[in-house]
Amino acid sequence: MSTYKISYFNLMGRAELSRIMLSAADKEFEDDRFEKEEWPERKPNTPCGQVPVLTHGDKQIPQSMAIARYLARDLDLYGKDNMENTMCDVVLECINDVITETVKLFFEQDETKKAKPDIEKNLMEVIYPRFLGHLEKLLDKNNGEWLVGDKLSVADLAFFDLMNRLTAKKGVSVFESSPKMKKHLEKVTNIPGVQKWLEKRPVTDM
Ligand SMILES: N[C@@H](CCC(=O)N[C@@H](CS)C(=O)NCC(=O)O)C(=O)O
Repeated sequence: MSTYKISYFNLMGRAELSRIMLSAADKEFEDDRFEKEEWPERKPNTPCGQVPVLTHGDKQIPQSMAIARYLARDLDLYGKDNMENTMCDVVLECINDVITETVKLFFEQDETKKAKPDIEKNLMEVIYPRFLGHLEKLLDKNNGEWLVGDKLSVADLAFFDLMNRLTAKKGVSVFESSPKMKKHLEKVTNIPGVQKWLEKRPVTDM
């Protein structure tokens, strides 16, 4: 039986979605974490000189989103046809857009810009409500059950990963515009494999 190994820094970062997917699918995996001092030695042994890397059997897969899509196909966490798979991809890209906007707040190097309330205001009043409103429409089309199709998919888990981290940093007020999506986060949080992961994952800041 081939095993899964996720190699990444000792952070949630770009590896967390894959870890959550494996846990939600109740798959054992090696959570191969390392500190940044070890990186120069490891870097030449990675396919793109970056992490995360998924090792499955004797194959190494780089690029977090390629890993997520590979796992989605492998673990039955994609849709049932091309259109549903594409809708999962749409949700992943929407999440990517939100992350791009959010990191401006958390990782802005220029302290004067970081303190600027307009980044925060834009996130809370424009970016998050627009994103949640878009996802709410998808949920409504599926009778409020799942973001895509009639079962749990990578779309729900990526939504969970983003919002679980956002609420940890900024509180549930990020859901002010969308109680429905707040409820959806609770539903995904309560999936046994997700719960198990939340209980056992190392506590890290990012
Ligand atoms: N597009 C890549 C970006 C990967 C990436 O930027 N990885 C960073 C850590 S988050 C890294 O490996 N940095 C060390 C380096 O580039 O030497 C992905 O999504 O996996």
